[in-house]
Order: sequence, then structure tokens, then C-alpha cells
Amino acid sequence: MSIRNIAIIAHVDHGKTTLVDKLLVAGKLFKDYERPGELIMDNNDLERERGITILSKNVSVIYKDTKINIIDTPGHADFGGEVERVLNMADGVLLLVDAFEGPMPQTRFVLQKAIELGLKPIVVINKVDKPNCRPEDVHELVFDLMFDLNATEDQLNFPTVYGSAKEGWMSENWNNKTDNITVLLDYILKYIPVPRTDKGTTQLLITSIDFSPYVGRIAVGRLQRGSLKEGQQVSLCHRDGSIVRTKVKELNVFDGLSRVKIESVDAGDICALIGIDKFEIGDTIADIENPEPLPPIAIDEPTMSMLFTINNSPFYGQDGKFVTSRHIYDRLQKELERNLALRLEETNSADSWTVFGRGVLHLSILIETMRREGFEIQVGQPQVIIKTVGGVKHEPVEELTVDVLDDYAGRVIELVTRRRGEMLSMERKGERTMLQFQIPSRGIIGLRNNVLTATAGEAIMSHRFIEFQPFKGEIEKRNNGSLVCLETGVAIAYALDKLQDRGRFFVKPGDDVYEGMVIGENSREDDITVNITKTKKLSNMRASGSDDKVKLAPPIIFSLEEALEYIQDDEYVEITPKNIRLRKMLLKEMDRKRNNR
Ligand SMILES: Nc1nc2c(ncn2[C@@H]2O[C@H](COP(=O)(O)OP(=O)(O)OP(=O)(O)O)[C@@H](O)[C@H]2O)c(=O)[nH]1
Ligand SMILES: [Mg+2]
Repeated sequence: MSIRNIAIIAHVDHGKTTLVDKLLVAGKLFKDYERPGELIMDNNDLERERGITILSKNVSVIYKDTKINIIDTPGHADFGGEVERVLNMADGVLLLVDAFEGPMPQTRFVLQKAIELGLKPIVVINKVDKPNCRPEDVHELVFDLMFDLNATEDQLNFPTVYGSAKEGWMSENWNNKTDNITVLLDYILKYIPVPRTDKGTTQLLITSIDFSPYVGRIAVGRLQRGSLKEGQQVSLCHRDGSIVRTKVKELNVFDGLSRVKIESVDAGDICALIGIDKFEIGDTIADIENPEPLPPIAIDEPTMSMLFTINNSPFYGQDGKFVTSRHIYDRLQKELERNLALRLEETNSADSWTVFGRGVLHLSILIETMRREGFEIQVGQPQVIIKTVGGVKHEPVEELTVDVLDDYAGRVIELVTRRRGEMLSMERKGERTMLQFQIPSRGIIGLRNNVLTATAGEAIMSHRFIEFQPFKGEIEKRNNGSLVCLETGVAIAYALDKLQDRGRFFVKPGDDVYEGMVIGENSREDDITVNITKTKKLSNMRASGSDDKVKLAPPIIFSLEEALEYIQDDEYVEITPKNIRLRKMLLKEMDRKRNNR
């Protein structure tokens, strides 16, 4: 059977997974599938809840006697390295672009990678059902972008389809709505080249890892040369040049949403190898007698780290099943096997580790996953990685795009500039302004909150790592200090009410609180310790239950990412299966005072 290998790439939320779902439906794989609002492909809990793709996934559909291998990729910038890697399995890409937003930073990044690899693009201008969309302009912008990125003649001659993945239709002309996506499927057969294969002995670059609870890690890649059979003896060529002999216990190909056993695979197909011991991404599976490794692929270097420690708050062990350093260490080790951009360093303490990753989202997904598995941990403020290059201190710098209503542009520029951002461009489109900056990663931590507050929540913000650059100088920190809890107990409405003018609270009456817990934000710069557990004096007592009449502002509830971005460098986020709390590293006020001196 003829084969096509495509990857679906785009900026975050431009509709990749929605389109892959529709491709599966078109492949008659899900005739009866009807669960509105849920994507078949985003199949882990976190993906479902957040509506984002975290892991790239391989699926396939059969169309007109051709097997189309499809790789859905994540759009968030923290996972850019993953996209770059899996592009090695494809011969062409579907580049999705939102017909309203147009090309965004991650569009540029993923397209650049595809162009460098010489992949043939088909452009899909998606979401043409959106009011005020501008498909023709966007088409033009995509062309300009490709030109900018030095696309070849052939790549610049990209075919374009327009449509709405959500409504399940694609068309050559966006004014001609259809009721299916066959035009796209036909384009894939017509424009994406049949897999390029080389002559010679077996060669497969391990590009991605699949995981099964029964057999563990599974090597996934595209067979570049030769053939592979079940039970075949092969060489596993490591990145460092060493070669070990091993055997392919079982061979799988992708069939719809699942993997299926197969006896043999020919060059050009994407397959999964079970039973390969101790492999790494970028290793080559090669001929047993004449192993010839393929060039290894670059793996992302981390840009950020966080300190992970056991939970040693007064409330430790109340919610979680796994709380010891052994539990946490083993879990982190296990994560390293499949989470490629992750690194782990031991610290002086047996109870804490420095965990390195690609960004706050990357690390917070690990934390959230652990939390759901029953772990309790504490995590320190995200730190960017500082490197010394030629004797000069360097820090990660990112490209930041903010799309806002015109009225708010000034405020956003001010916020970003204060954090050492430099504006690169400012472009009007309709009532909106698209601002582009370069800004140190340090400046981005916590910025989203500020930008959303300053723009009444309507700004669209995205950023991605560009490179390490010389250190840009100090950045002013959060302006507000913390309200720190004086005593362990239960928060009382009366006490909170008396303190309302001091700032904003993160807890509500009835919440359990402990000494040293950060229970609010001070309206001033310094930290103050406050007593929110005291009950009213007897002389003040009115009718019982009068607490209910106290009018309190609702507490601020942070998401995990918000909490991580919010804390100061002498604070932790305490994470348990049921709670996210902020706390001082030093719980006693005396200790904090001594430490400050
Ligand atoms: N109006 C409209 N919304 C769409 C369309 N396609 C997708 N969406 C919506 O856009 C949001 C993001 O869609 P996804 O398919 O998850 O986007 P994605 O590109 O896979 O996102 P990431 O994997 O996180 O990068 C969802 O709310 C979709 O329902 C479309 O054609 N029109
Ligand atoms: Mg997705």
C-alpha cells in the first residue's frame, strides 16, 4: 500500500487536534463517535481539561488505498523541541493557521523547522467560520513568512485549503462551504511526496517514545532504509558511538488510534519497536552486521529550573499517598525516561532536587501529574538558567507577542518595558494591535497575570525561547509583599474582615491555615505577619453566627502555574492532591527576621 507521512503543525490552539479528529472520522474510524466538545486525540486527563496537546501522537487513516500516517503535535512553545524532533518522521506538513489571528510566533518556529528539513507544506487556513476572519490576508502573510524563512521554490508553491476543522469542512475557496474534508485528503495524496527512502541496510532513527504499562518504553521512528521483521536481531547505535546488539521482540505499526502487531515493515513506514533495551531518543536501529548510524537529533536544553522538595509543612501527609523523598526521587527518575527535555540534579539535601525543564508549563504539567498520582511536594520559585559564555553572564531571551485591543496597547508596552522587554514591532489590525517584543525569560515569569489584569483579561499572549543573550540587568520584582499567617488554626471571618484593608486574601473563612503560610498579598511592599485565627473578643460578641454577615471580598484562587509564577524566592508552593498553598520557606517569623539580617 502507498504511504504518506504528515505532521500537523501550528501555533497553540489553531486547531490541529480538532482537524486530526476530523481526519480520523473521515477515515471512517469513528462513525458513531459523538461526544461534542471532546477531542478523541487529546486523550489524557490533563489534555482534556486544559484543551491543549502535551504529547505528540501518531495515528493513521486509510484513504483511497493509501495509508496516511499523521503526527499530531503540541502547539505550546514549551514543547517546541518535541515538534522539531517528530518532524523527522514526516515527508510533508499541514501548516494550520487561524484565519483570524494569522501566523503567530510558534507558527514561525515550526514552519522554519519544516522548511529546513525540506518538507512539503500544505497550508490550511482554519477557523474561517470566525466572524471578522481575514483568510486572504492570512494567506498572504503565510506566503511572506515562508519567503522570509528561505523556503524553496517548491515550498513557496504551497497549495492552500480553507475551512473550519470544528465544523468539519475544507474547501479550495473559503466562500464555498462544503460538508466534508475530502479536498484536504486529496491534496495530501496529490502534493505530499511518497516517503523518501534510501538504499541500503536497515536504518531507523528513534524519534519518539511510546509507553505501555505492560512492556514499558517503546521506540518509535520511521524506517529510513531496508526492512524490519519481528524477532530480527539489530544493532542499537547510541549517540556516543557505542553499539549494542539487541532484538526486536515485537513490531507495531499505527492503525487508526492504536498500534497493531505486524510481521514486517518496509522503508518509509512509521513503526514502533517493542523489546529494545535501554535506548535513547536519537539512537539508530541498524543492521546487525553492518550498522550505520544516522546523525543524532538535537535535544532541547532546559531554560528553567525549580527546586522540588518533600512536603515538610505542618499539614504534610494529610492528603497524599506518596510523601517521602524515596517516593519523589523514584518518580522523578521514572519521568526522566520519557520526558526528554527534563533534567534532574541532586542538591546538598537528600530531601530536595533541582528539576530543569523548558518552561513553567512544562514543569507544572509534571507537578500536576504527580499530584494526581497522590504525591505531595513543595516547589520553589522558577529560576531561569544563567550560563557563562566567553566569561560573560548570559540568560535565556524570548520572543513575546501580545495581541490586544488598541486601548490597552500602551499599558502592555509599559509593563513589558519595565521587565526589560524591547519592542520589536507594533502592528494594527482592525481594532487590535499586535505587539512584538524581545524579553528575558525572567521578565516573562508572572507577566501573564499582570497583562491580563491590565487588559481586562482580553489580551492574547504567547512567547517562545530564542537564544541565550548577555544578562539584561536586574528586573524589579513583584511590588507587593505577602500576608503571612501567624498561627496554625482555622481562618475566621471576623479576623479576615478586620484585615481587609491590608491587602487581598488567598483563603476564606473556615480554611485550615498554618504558621508561616502565605495567606494573602500585602498592599505594600514588605511582608507582614497577621493573625487570622483569632476569634473576636467576648466583649465584642454579638449574636452567634454574626460572622456570616461580614462582607468579605472573594479570595484569590491561583492555578498551579499562577502560584508558581507568583511566589517570591523565599517561598514555596505546597502541592498536595487536594490543596495548593503558598508558604514561607522559613515558617517562624523569628527565623525569617534572623535570616534577613
Ligand atoms: N471557531 C473555530 N474554532 C475552532 C476550529 N478548529 C478548532 N477550534 C477550536 O479551537 C480550540 C483549540 O483547538 P485544538 O484542536 O485543541 O487546537 P490545537 O492546535 O490542537 O491546540 P494545541 O494542541 O494546544 O496546540 C478548541 O476550542 C477548538 O474547538 C474552527 O475551525 N473554528
Ligand atoms: Mg492539539
